Amino acid sequence: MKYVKPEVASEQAGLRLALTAHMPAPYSMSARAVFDHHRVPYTAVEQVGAGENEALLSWTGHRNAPVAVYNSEVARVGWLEILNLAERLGSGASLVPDDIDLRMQMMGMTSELIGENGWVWNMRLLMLGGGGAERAEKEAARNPMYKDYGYSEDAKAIALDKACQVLDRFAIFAQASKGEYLCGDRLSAIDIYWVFFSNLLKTLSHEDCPMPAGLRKSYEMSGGLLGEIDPILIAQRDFIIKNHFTLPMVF
Ligand SMILES: N[C@@H](CCC(=O)N[C@@H](CS)C(=O)NCC(=O)O)C(=O)O
Repeated sequence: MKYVKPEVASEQAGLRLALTAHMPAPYSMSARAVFDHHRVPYTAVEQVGAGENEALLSWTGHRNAPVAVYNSEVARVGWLEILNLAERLGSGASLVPDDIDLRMQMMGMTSELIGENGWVWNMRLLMLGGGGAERAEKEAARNPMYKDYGYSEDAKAIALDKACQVLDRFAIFAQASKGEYLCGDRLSAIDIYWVFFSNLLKTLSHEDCPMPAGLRKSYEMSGGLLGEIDPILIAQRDFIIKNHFTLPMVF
């Protein structure tokens, strides 16, 4: 994919989407996928994972990714505000269920899975602390992610329990959908998110999703911490990929 620098993108109009470049970063991939689904064109803007990203920060007020900026509107960074922007600007079938119960289920479950302090937030604390306390302390001095995502030894100590609690509920949810669409009988946003975030649970092969060796190791380590997982979680991901995605993933 072609990325432009934030300094250049800030001078442009239309939709600019800052993405953690050249890797299958799940928040960034998810944001791309919802805009792609709705056929909204965008300029991909480079965010450097774990970097200071000064130009992005001074333009948007955010160091990390994704950041979606449409014309002179406010920068959007949360999964729900990005989804709402894609729904508003784009065309095609909505990724939000019409049925109120399904909609509430999708919003609640997505928030638990990928929202602040949810499943992936806790998995990330485990990955950041994977090398032990001493290493984490050293890394934190040069990697802003430790501070930005609330890393501490205390937070890490309870992260696995918190993550498992969400994943257990999510497996029940996936069971109810029989491993197909999670909310009703058509694709919704949570199906898309799970394709990318499930890489932390069971990483796609190098052929389907090439990624830097260090990132693969970190994902595989995180998946290993969760022990036996319900196979429905991966069957569901595979069903969505087969019906809605083209592999290999590109970034
Ligand atoms: N803003 C998002 C969270 C985005 C996020 O966690 N981004 C991470 C994805 S791992 C990121 O940019 N990491 C690289 C970095 O912080 O430099 C939200 O509120 O839901």
